[in-house]
Amino acid sequence: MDSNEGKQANQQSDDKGDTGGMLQRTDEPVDWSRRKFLIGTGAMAIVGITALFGQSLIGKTIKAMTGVPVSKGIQDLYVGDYYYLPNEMVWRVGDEVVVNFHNLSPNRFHEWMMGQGFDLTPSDFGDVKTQFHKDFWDGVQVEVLEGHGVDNFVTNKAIIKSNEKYPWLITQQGQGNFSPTLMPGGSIRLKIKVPDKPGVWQYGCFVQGFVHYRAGMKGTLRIIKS
Ligand SMILES: [Cu+2]
Repeated sequence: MDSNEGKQANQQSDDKGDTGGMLQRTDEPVDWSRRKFLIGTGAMAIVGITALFGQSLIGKTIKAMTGVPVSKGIQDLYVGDYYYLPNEMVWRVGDEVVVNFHNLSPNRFHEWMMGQGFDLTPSDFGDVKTQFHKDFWDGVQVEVLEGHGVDNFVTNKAIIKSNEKYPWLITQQGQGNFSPTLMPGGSIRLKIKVPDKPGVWQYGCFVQGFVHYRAGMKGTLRIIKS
């Protein structure tokens, strides 16, 4: 797969510089994810676009507008200190998406919240963002497929389905935004049907107040109509 990708990437002469840069990264999962999400940097993105919506006008339009392909099926979402990869995603209403959420950090806990606006808490140092004001996951059906190294999972108003009892703490409605928090190296796999909530949503990590968010742990999810 790698050599095949390499051949195809080499045919994209415009992309050589970027692809070369990516390949110098030592962390494989990050490298793979970045290549998949940075449009035009490798064959992975081209194959993905063709497979997912080669004939789709809306797909082409969105790609032209944002440079980000519409994802369905498996969507890898990596976190580290202090970033999300990808930090831009596009999902389409009604599509099924399986999010593989991984924490690549060797020593820090990270979470994934998603919503719009912020709840602000006044402090001596100014207002602190504590969570999103509007939680994307309200009323959304979420199936937990598997997980390990999950510190806690706030479900809030999501409708959770899980075939197994998991050992981590599940915090119920009223205790903050929907957010899985992963230990270093942890991961969780969630299956959802993209809800009818078109628009632009933000995601972020608010661990340690909003220090992580401020340090760059944020991203944008665009939901497009089907
Ligand atoms: Cu974090």
